Amino acid sequence: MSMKRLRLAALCAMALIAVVWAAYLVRASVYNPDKTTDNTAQGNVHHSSKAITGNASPDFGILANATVSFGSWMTTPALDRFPNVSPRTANHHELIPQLALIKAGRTVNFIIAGFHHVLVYDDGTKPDEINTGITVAPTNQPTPLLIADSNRRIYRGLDPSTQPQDRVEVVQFANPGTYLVICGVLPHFQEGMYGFVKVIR
Ligand SMILES: [Cu+2]
Repeated sequence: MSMKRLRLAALCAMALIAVVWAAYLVRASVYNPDKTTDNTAQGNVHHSSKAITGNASPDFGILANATVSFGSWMTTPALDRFPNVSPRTANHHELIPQLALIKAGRTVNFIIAGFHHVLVYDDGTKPDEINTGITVAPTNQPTPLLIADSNRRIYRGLDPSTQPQDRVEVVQFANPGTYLVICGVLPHFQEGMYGFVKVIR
């Protein structure tokens, strides 16, 4: 083999080694991200660094959140809220859907329409376990009373008497379970305004 050919062969071998080494480095950086940014196990992720750094299991948005209509405005008969009216009798007192499904660590967006009060109770709580004898008056009006049973309660939303009729409260669920969500407005809960959030691993 001539010197020219030997030199060419050596150059080709070096180029091949460089390509293989570069591919290895790219793989390593994609599949072995910095573990220190992953706090998922502790349920205290405060930002989305996990997905951005390419960590093991980006959720692609599947079951990352659910939207629950918390009350709604009826259209039969036709309703005219212009310029700013919220007639109590035109409000439908129901959680839709009544059962929301998300993954642990993700969120439910409660879209509140009307005079409603979001209360969330811990895994396994049944509607008949809520003590409707424990109440508090709204801040800015005497009635309707708001349920104030704090036993197993994990979230109490804003006092509706201090808020606009249409608003959003976003609630995060760190752990798997089946959580009871009720409207804390006493007469609403008594007529069956509640639902559940099922959180899977
Ligand atoms: Cu309500």
